[in-house]
Amino acid sequence: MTVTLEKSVEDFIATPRQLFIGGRWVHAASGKTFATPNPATGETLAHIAEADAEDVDRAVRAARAAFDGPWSRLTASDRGRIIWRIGDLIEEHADELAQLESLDNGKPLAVARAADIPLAAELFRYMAGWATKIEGNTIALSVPYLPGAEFHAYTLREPIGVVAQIIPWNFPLLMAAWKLGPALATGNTVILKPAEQTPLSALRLAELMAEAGLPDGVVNVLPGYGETAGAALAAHDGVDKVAFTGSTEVGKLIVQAAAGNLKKVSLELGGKSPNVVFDDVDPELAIPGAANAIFFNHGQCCVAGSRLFVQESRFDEVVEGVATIARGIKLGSGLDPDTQMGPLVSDEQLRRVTGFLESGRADGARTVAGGNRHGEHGYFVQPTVITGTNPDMAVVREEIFGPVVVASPFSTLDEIADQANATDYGLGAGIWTRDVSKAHALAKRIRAGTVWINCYNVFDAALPFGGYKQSGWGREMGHEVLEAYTEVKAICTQLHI
Ligand code: TXE
Repeated sequence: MTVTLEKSVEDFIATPRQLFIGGRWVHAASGKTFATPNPATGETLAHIAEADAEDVDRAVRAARAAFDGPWSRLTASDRGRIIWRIGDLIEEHADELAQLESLDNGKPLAVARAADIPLAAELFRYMAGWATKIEGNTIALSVPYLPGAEFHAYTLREPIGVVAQIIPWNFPLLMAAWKLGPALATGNTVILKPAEQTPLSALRLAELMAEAGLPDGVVNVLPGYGETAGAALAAHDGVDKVAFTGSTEVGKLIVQAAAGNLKKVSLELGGKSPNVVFDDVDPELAIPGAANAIFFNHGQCCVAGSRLFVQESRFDEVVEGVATIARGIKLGSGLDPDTQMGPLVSDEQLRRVTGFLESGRADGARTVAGGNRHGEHGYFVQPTVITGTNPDMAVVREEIFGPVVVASPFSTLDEIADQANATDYGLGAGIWTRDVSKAHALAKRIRAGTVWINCYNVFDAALPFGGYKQSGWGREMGHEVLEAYTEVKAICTQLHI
């Protein structure tokens, strides 16, 4: 059984989609298109114009014209009103957007409807409020070589300019919101490149943004491939900043490409997040908590709690509890209301994740639940729990980005602090205990941008998010993100009186 698609969704996917440049829908300069598949079946869902370097040039020109023109002339209040309206329109079209997201990405419709879409709407509303609150400071000067001189010195926070934003496929609309909201609140213009696997909701968002009153060229949307459109954006001399979410490997390529004109760079990259369960914990809380930490969004979360550490005396109980949940998860199409976990996003991800499952087995690890592909059609993988690992195994070191958790026992707080940090990444972490002292002592020692205590995967537009170490540069959300989208200008006047 599947839900009936809204008429607007059927129409949207039946019509070949174009690029959104300068407020107009246009064909790719090359005339090329690509197909986006339905991950639950592997069949083609829709056809999309494929942007490349020439389209990037056009979009950069449109974004620059909007930055120099209508967008800069709007008051901050008017800017905030438009951004707020984008949030309202997302909410008004929540059912339609959730269906598009579920079709394109594979996630259960109920999850898209309860999490992705409302979080995206709230992100725009939160950022709308910041538009009128971007402030500088006044600064007292005491210049040693100008005794007695008086000054009036202050700072202005100004937009960086034309920003390229390259986003992944795991939360397509939400990642677009995380990127667009702060860029617009601070007065930048944008070229957004959605992931080639999931371009649909960003294209629908472009329509809603125009309806909200965003001037032409302020946001341009270029679906296309990373190696072509993405690389051209990262290298383009007319782009002042690139913001990227994706793999650490591509993050490094972005940094190299950005070096040409030394554009500003912010990065939100991979993770291998530790989730630590102490033995004083309430199992009713920690077991479903640990399962949710890894299985939410099919493990396709940069913060997935993919390394589960359980204090020795509770190890068997917690691991068996998580494995029981894993075995009971119902896999199916995101549009089936009974589905608890949908397919992975693509054939490539299916091969990647099952490759890790094979490498774990070959290295001698033990599979306690799952461990294989599910079914023969679509890109489904069984929720999997692995034990008996050692720190050198690929399943322990590398980001799998699927519903696969490796579990190991630990004995002391010192030991677990070291193990939690034994990774190149530093994005998220979880701690489960009734002891507040232990929780905060460990939270302080973990080198990660987010630490959840007695919860996991809690996101809010007001909570900054980002990575230590190779998990990224800068923060998204919260007021911290405003720094990533503004330049600071110091203005100093000598008062000759
Ligand atoms: O990511 P890519 P992929 C991790 C996760 C996953 C792995 C591979 O481990 O298994 O990455 O996924 C664009 N220049 N994450 O291959 O390639 C691409 O078009 C400019 C973690 O899908 O990094 C897409 O829009 N752009 C993650 C975006 O980068 C390029 C989310 C992400 O794709 C490019 C996704 C290039 N040379 C994957 N090459 C997270 N942090 O949440 C690709 N892109």
